[in-house]
Amino acid sequence: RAKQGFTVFFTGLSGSGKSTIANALMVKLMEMGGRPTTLLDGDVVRKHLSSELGFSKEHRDINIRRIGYVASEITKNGGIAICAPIAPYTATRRAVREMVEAFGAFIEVHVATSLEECERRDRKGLYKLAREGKIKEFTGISDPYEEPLNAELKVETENVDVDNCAHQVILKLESMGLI
Ligand code: GGZ
Repeated sequence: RAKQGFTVFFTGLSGSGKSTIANALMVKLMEMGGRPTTLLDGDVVRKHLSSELGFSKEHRDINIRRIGYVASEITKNGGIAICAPIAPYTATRRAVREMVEAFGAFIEVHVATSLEECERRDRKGLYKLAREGKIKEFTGISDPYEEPLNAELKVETENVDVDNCAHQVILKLESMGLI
């Protein structure tokens, strides 16, 4: 019998490692047999699906609901969706969960890199700009991030490498009978 579709939904601060782990997960899933897998990365979605949106709560919610809708369609059709937006609001993450769970499994993965570590890394220089007030409504600095309390998995990136984080997701999917 064909396996059911599912969505892996990463959430975490800018620079927490969501995209990197999502990409590593994508590679592992491809290696395991190549079920159709779609990566909905934050910046790619914002370029192609949400280009008119900014970072107010309203716009972030619209962005996340769009991602959720696409993920739910993929899940409905038996595919795998991997999403990697910040998704700072608990209620919006729950709404997306409900959309997806109508058709398949939803695995929320909290990439729990601390604000201190994200800001220390500052890979894109955005935290510095946010501190200087040159970027408004920046998550963690001048905008909220509501920590997930009921994620299926929480991964630690400060002492654990990317490959290990992606492997933890694989193990979770296996334990749930999804792969
Ligand atoms: C947060 C911002 C902001 C503000 C631009 N706040 O590290 P990045 O650069 O590549 O990822 C961040 C991305 C966040 O977009 P999302 O679609 O994931 O956000 S949400 O889920 O809240 O809709 C960051 C960049 O956009 N960026 N301005 N003010 N991140």
